[in-house]
Amino acid sequence: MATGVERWVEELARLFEPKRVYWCDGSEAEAHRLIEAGMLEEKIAHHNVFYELNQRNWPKAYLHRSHPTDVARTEQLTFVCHPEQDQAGPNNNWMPIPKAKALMTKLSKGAMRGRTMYVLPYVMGPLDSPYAKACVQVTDVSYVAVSMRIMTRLGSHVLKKIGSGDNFVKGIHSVGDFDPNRRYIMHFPREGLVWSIGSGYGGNALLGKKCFSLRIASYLGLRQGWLAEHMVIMGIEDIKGHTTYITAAMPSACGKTNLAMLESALPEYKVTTVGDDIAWMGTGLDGRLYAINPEAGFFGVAPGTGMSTNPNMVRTLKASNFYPTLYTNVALDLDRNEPWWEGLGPPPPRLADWQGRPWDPASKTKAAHPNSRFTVSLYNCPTISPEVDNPKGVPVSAILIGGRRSHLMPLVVEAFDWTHGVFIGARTGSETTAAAAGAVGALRRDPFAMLPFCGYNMGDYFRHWMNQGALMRTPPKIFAVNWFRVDENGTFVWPGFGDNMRVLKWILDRVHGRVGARETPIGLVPHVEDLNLDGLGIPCSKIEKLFEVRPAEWKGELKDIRKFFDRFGRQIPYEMRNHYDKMEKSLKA
Ligand code: GTP
Ligand code: SPV
Ligand code: MN
Repeated sequence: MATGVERWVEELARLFEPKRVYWCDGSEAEAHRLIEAGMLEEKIAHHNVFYELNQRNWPKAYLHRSHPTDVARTEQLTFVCHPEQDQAGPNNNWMPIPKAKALMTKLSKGAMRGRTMYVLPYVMGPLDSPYAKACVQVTDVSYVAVSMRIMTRLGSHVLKKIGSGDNFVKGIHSVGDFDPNRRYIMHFPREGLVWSIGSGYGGNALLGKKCFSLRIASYLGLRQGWLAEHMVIMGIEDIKGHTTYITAAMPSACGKTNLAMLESALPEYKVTTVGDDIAWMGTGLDGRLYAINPEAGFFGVAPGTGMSTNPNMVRTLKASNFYPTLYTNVALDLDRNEPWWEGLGPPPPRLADWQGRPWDPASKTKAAHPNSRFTVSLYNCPTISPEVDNPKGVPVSAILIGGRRSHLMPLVVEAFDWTHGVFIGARTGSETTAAAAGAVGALRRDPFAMLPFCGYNMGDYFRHWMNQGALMRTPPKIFAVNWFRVDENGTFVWPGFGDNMRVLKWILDRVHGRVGARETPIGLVPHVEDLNLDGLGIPCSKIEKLFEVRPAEWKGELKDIRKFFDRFGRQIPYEMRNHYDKMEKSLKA
């Protein structure tokens, strides 16, 4: 008797017509074989799927070049299909389920002819966690198969866990012909299915990541009473060995990975890393919020990663615990056969750009694609938390919500209470980045950094957050942070990176009731004398500017927030309306 997984794969093989079906066992030997094959035969846009880099200086490192039109998430082609459009909300593209299924079936017919269909059984979450979910994805690219082995807990053991039934999350993926006009990332949250055609890029193709662990899981969380969030999970250990755990939501390419493994500028604190992108959180029996990281790897932004910004990521990349580490769309140092990107160090004399063309330093274009990325195991990370595989997760004392705002938003603001924190999360705006296709630097509302990832109506999401707080005996404190304010010359005022520990220290002091705060119309800000600014060399007057709230500047912001909330009509919780009215009144007073 065939199992549920076998029957499903057979059905897909009839539809896609691959040359062969290959069941991945998740072993290292298998990863070697896939990479060797990808170095020889398989090609994407004239380049081999994998290219071996200098193994002495960059152990286990391989370069991958994507199709040039396929370098970021494509939000306009991403759909969340519920029976009714209102259930997907104004935050999602929607299509009726039968229409979406018919479209995807048509695009899938024969799409794997001449190719291999890889079957990937994997688990999101620590294996014994009550949150862990068994999944199976099929794909027709070895790059996706190898990436999924790094990013998830993948292997034949998962098939045993699933057994003969069909209780597993389904992912169907084919790159098709890369035609952006035939590219769709379709979600069916009610049946736990993601169907993605036409893109090999991370968030569009590694279906355990944003597609399942956020869009589908957020819907599961709504139904079952927990939260799936776009958040870092980290521990901050003090000099006495006591660790406080926090989570932090920031939009794509706004600093999560850097924060997750920050090298502290304050010697009395040390950071440990649980996760850098996704947190699943629920209330424990003790009334506290607990968080697990469903992933097993980092899919991180390369540009800006260097020894002076994120030394622990450079160490992670150079560690050789886990085979392999992948580099996608970075530049290539032609003399040393090493990966290179802006921010790693001075450019070597002879470089090929991310598409393999000779790069001219005078050309002003970037050698690495601004959204070039590395894929590396969490278990390579020198700051990895001893709690990373704890099935229960870690207890969360504070939740940070960040955005990229060149003006207006203070370095840090504490919410008055949980409902005010949800209001702060919901009204958060951020300037867009290269992580998604489209304009860069435009301000958009991105509540809890979840705008592109919430798998249902965001009005219901805000209500869900309100309710979750009421379930907790000791809800975490909520803070807004902004590392990205600039001065008159457009340079960042705050040094960021390791110095962000100075802000985290204040947050810990607040969590543990050690310092006071100053009340403003938008929340509580630090008394500057409570911040440890030793050795920073920034004049106090400049620091004070980072905490200024100038009511006159808030007019446009207030209007924009109101307009955004109004899109959700009556689905906006009354608590949020009340907080808005109170803030508006006190800014006008
Ligand atoms: P995703 O993987 O897309 O979700 O991104 P992320 O939120 O993990 O962002 P990441 O940490 O990779 O940072 C993105 C970019 O922001 C990089 O170029 C970093 O160098 C830069 N960055 C991160 N932290 C800071 C900071 O504290 N200050 C400044 N100025 N830049 C930062
Ligand atoms: C992001 O864009 O937030 C990422 C990369 O973390 S992706 O997996 O493509 O979503
Ligand atoms: Mn992300």
